[in-house]
Amino acid sequence: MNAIRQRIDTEVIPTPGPNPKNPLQARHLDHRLVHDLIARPEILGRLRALVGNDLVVWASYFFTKEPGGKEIPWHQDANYWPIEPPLNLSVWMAIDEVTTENSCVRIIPGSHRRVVPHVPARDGVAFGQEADPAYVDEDAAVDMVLRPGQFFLFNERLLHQSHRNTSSRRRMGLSARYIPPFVALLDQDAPPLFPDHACVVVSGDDTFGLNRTTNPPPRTA
Ligand SMILES: O=C(O)CCC(=O)C(=O)O
Repeated sequence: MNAIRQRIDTEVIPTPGPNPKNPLQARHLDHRLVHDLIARPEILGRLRALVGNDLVVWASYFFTKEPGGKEIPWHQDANYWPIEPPLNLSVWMAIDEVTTENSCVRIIPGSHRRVVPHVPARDGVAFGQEADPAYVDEDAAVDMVLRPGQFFLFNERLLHQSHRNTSSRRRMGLSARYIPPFVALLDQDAPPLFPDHACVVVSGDDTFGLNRTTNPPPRTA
């Protein structure tokens, strides 16, 4: 992971990606290194066990928090996403060493069992909407402390958040979003996606053809 992190820092993040407005987004589409990270057999095997052989990646993001980086409030991803039906599995993989001090992701086990209303977020946090605090049991939160390369899986409804980064160390994680091919993206050209966005099949086949797809980047990239 040290070698991979170095390449991410020198070859990936400093160069423009498929969304010219955000070099942290969707780099699995233009860098084989990132594609191969999100298509690791350790990840795909677990995802296949949960939802079957056919898996399409529709998004990825380097969640990078420099020292002082903002709190990400409690939320369920499905609240923000244009996918139908709302069924998604996410992977969050540590690129840096991720501890409570540099703002690891925190989750509430079991919170995926109900849809939680979202309300306008407090000032100073990273998102515009957050889960209604009346539905968040902070005492049940679990810190996802991870060594570089370790990852956890969660679905579109799991409540999760991360505190402000109060340490002097960066915290970088790579999240990737996987759907079975019967899940449709409602607008692939609009935020949170971008013009000419495409999905990549990482396991099995796209037997439905509902979304625009592309090939993985070549092995030299
Ligand atoms: O990286 C974080 O702190 C939050 C990540 C997140 O919200 C996600 O991966 O859905």
